[in-house]
Amino acid sequence: MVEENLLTSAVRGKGRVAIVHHWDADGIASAALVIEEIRRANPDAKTLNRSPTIGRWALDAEEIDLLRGWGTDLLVIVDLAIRDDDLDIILDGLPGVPAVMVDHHRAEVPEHPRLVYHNPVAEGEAETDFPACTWVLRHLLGRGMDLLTVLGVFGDRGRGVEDEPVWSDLGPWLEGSSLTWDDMHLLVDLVDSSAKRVDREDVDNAVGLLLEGWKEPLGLVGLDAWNRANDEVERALVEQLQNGPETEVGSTLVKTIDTPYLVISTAARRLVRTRDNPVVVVVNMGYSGGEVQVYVRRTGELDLAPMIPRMRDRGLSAGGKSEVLGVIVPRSDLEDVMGDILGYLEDPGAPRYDDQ
Ligand SMILES: [Mn+2]
Repeated sequence: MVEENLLTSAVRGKGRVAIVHHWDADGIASAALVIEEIRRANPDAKTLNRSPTIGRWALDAEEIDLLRGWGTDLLVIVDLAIRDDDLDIILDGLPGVPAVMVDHHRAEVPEHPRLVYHNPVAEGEAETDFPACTWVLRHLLGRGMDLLTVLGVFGDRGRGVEDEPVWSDLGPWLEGSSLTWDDMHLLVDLVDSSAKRVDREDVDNAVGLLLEGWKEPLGLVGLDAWNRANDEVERALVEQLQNGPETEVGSTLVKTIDTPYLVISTAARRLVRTRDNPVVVVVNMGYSGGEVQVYVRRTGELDLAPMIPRMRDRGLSAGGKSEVLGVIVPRSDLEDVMGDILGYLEDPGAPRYDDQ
């Protein structure tokens, strides 16, 4: 007998499954994969997919109320490394509802009596073997390579993906697909364009568009609404990269932008690719009224992951991986937090200020 995957088991007998997912291409494709699996395993189940407020790795009271009010009897969380206390708040707000979490971010394995957690990276596997949540789901669900299972990898790994171990699988797949290398990256940008315009509703709708269209990828690449949105984002990004002030601290490039669009990670990725600096820090002053977004991306070996708990110890919302770090910082703390980050980049082994 073929062993049943944990998602199929969890969805049995459930009528209303809510899927909470990251707002980027990996999270949107992961939600689509979960919904396809639910439709296969339990065709009677209704599904609802929601991204958190874009930029927040948590749900607020209103978002939790919505899931409870909808009658959620199973919660699936994908591609979101939610902090333990924020996860407790969500589960407390959905009394008796079981949850399944599938992820690939480096994290401590969360413990909760109603939670089934699947994250090979948290369980000790190499990040390079599980470079995206869609890739974790591919293994979990026993799917082959298809547009949905590879999309997250192209999204999370960007154009550097061809230098990574996973390329030995993806390269031949792309070769045999109807898409070119540029089409594939354009599709990632298109799927990401909703979150970059901070349009949560469009993020949620993107899951449906992918589900409907993924078997005809060229149709997706040509979708008018996505292309218009992406052009708008691209114009804003180029303008910020050209005009935003920048400084160098040691070998680190610090770039300041000021935009309501969520383009900080793309800005960092583009700067790291086009400049010689091994580390790029982008600061977006236009993130929200009282808060600034800080994003770090590095090439090379420096491990940024220790910065995540370090930022969270300050009470900040922070997430990332070994090569990226994202933090939301109150304006009044910016100088202090930047000092801490730049200090770590200069000497990762130095004792922290509060350790002294
Ligand atoms: Mn991801």
